[in-house]
Amino acid sequence: MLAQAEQSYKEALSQLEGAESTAVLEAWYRDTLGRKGNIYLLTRQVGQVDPAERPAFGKRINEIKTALESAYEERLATLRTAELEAELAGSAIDVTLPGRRSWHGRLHPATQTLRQIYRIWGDMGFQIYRSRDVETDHYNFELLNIPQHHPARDMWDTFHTVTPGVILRTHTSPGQIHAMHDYCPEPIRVILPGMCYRYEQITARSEIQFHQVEGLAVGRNITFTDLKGTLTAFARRMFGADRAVRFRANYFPFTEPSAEMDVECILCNGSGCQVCKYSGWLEILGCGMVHPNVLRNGGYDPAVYSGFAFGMGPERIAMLKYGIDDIRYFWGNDLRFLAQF
Ligand code: FA5
Repeated sequence: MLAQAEQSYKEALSQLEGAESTAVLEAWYRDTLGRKGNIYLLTRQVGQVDPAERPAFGKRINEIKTALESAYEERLATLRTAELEAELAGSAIDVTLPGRRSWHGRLHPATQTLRQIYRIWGDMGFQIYRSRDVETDHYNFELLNIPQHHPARDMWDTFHTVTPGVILRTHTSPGQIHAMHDYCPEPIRVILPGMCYRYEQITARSEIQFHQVEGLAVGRNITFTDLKGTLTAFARRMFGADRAVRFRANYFPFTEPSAEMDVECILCNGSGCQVCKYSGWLEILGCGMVHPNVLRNGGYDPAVYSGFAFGMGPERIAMLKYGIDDIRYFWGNDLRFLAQF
């Protein structure tokens, strides 16, 4: 039996040295040291050996088993390294090939414009105040001095929800009331950015979903001059120090007097072009002195307090700044458009 063990050991060693791949080596292990392997089976037969030879056989078969185990580990490590090296050599990287450009995400032009607007108003001491997109008719219209059935409601085509009286806000102006309720009786200087929704025909200039940035200043002795000076300072920083601005009388139910502000056309510098419809001016926002009824609805006594408010559309401003001729690009998710900003 001992002679058989020595013979099997010799054969196993020479097969091990001949194994040229990890797959062959694994098969060798199965046949030699695995549960049905010849050396393993010999270790199980110690009991059948003549008792006089048993200790010597037991000792030797264990030595053989241990020697084969470590020879196997060594061979496995060698073969694995060789196989890895061969694999790497086969898939070598050609460092002379020109690299592929990796694409980086960037901020959406509407977000970039919004952030520029925040910076300018932040520098002027205005804080950001957020209010909700889903509003009640009460806040979106009534508290802004637009009662039920008032013809001015036609200015804002509305998305209604299935809950009566709950709508998607058509403008950021209801945030004025929320801010007044929060701040009253303290003075207010806030901008209110957010998404607005209107049930309108989508055109090159009008989307059904767009941003607005509302502004509200409330305090004692705030005048129309403050409104003009502050908005002019904003426009100069946004569009350039030499850019002329003008105010035109307008109507909004929640401001009195009301106005719209134009900047000198950015594309033709006021000489007249297709974009400004040959007027030389581009409208950028609506504004006015907060209506006494609205101040009252916000909790402020209009005999003591006054204020101004304004509302601008960042997408429209971005269109003017970058010469974008169609607002639909903003939601088109076309990388050829987005990558330009
Ligand atoms: C308003 O919504 C008023 N709430 C603004 C206001 C606030 C006036 C405070 C006075 C005091 P208007 O409907 O004009 O006004 O919208 C304001 C701005 O939102 C517009 O100048 C325009 O830049 C943008 N805007 C309006 N409708 C759309 C639209 N469909 N798509 C993209 N931008 C729009």
